Amino acid sequence: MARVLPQHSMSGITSTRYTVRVGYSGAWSFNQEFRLSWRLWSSARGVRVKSATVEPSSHRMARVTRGWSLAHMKIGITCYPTYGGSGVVATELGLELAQRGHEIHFISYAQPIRLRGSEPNIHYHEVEVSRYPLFDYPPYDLALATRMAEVAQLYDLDLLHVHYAIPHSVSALLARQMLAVGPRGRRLPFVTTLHGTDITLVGLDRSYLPITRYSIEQSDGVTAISNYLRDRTLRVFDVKNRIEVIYNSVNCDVYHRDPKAIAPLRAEYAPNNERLLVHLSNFRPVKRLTDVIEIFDRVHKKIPSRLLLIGDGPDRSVAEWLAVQKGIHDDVLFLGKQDQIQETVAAADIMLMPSELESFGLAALEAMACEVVPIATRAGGVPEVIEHGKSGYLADVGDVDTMARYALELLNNEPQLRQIGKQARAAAQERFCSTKIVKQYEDFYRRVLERSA
Ligand code: GMT
Repeated sequence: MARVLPQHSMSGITSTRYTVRVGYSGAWSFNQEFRLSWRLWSSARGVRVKSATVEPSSHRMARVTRGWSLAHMKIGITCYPTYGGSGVVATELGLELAQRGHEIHFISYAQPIRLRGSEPNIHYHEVEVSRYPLFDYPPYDLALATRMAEVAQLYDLDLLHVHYAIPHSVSALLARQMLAVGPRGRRLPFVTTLHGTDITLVGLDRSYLPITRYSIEQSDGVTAISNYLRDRTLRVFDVKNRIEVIYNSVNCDVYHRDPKAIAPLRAEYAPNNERLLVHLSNFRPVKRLTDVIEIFDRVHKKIPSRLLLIGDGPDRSVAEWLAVQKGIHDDVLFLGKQDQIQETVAAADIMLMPSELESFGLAALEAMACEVVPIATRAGGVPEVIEHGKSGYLADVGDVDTMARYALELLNNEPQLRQIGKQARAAAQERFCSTKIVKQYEDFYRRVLERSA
């Protein structure tokens, strides 16, 4: 058996040394970052390895016969940093990983919205895109690739994890190729996480499809956020590599229903004790914002209530117009884009998510963690998140009458509303809690590193 014995604390950075004692001779392979010195011991029975000292150029891991034995990795994360579920997922993952001791480097054109900028183990590297007059379309993907390679070199990253295939996985592929022919000739593996519209909408555009498929196939590891998205990617893109499903997650300590925290918000948004419905999205057509207004209108006719709309986007004005037409505009509150949404969501009774398609539906999961009952469409991966009648309610796309009926039944039955809310939180904790999901990513990274060594 082989054993790795740290001579100093595992948390030491560059000075940590590991003594490897082996009782047999075996196949040894080491990441090229490590310097290995052998002490051979020979006897009449032949030459045996008595001990070996591994000096990592950084502190993270020594590979000894099998498995990565020490797990503090340096990970570069790229995502869309502004508004959208994929950026939120990437940022929350980075924060969780950092808390577990990994060194996280965000590489993007802006600081991800849910970062405050002072978190330990988190670094942010901005990608500058030059605006030379010749460039009608500034080449962000090239600037990103260059920055990825620079950061990987400078901070000795173990891997890159890109969220959303287009263009991030193409940039990561370029960065990997640049480093491979660089002075150290190192291989930098990259993991691509598919989120949904990178496959269902953008990737199906003929002009993007071949390069999206290529960059997925070239990835050292690919994950999808639901079985639905994995199956659809395999079917439509016909990619040959394995896609692992790792569900989105929610931090159940941050997302929860705290009566003290929500009291002032309820007083503000529901001064006459109205019921509160909430919707959270980027107001793109796929979210069917006008269905949100239609459902709310039906509820509002029967029960004093108000609708909180968090986010912004192209369909805002049509929704405003519809609310005015229906005479409910005063009770529809457009709150705009918000960085921290947990308290506002938790202040509501019901979340409406009548999307045309959701590969997962992170907003519904965040509501569930806050004991807010989601009423959503049976679209894409949503049934993997919401169990109809247990942790929320599902209806067909466009069936605003049924969704309004579910909302009215719940709002007229307080015990039922609270019971489903509690079940929704229990489901979020049991299946999607970030502490569980982050471990799945760690294991996945290790397997990718092992394969790429
Ligand atoms: O839904 C969007 O328009 C945004 C998009 C994104 O890139 O953030 O959302 C996708 O990723 C989220 C996080 O993984 C998922 O929760 C959403 O379901 C998914 N959206 C779609 O599939 C339409």
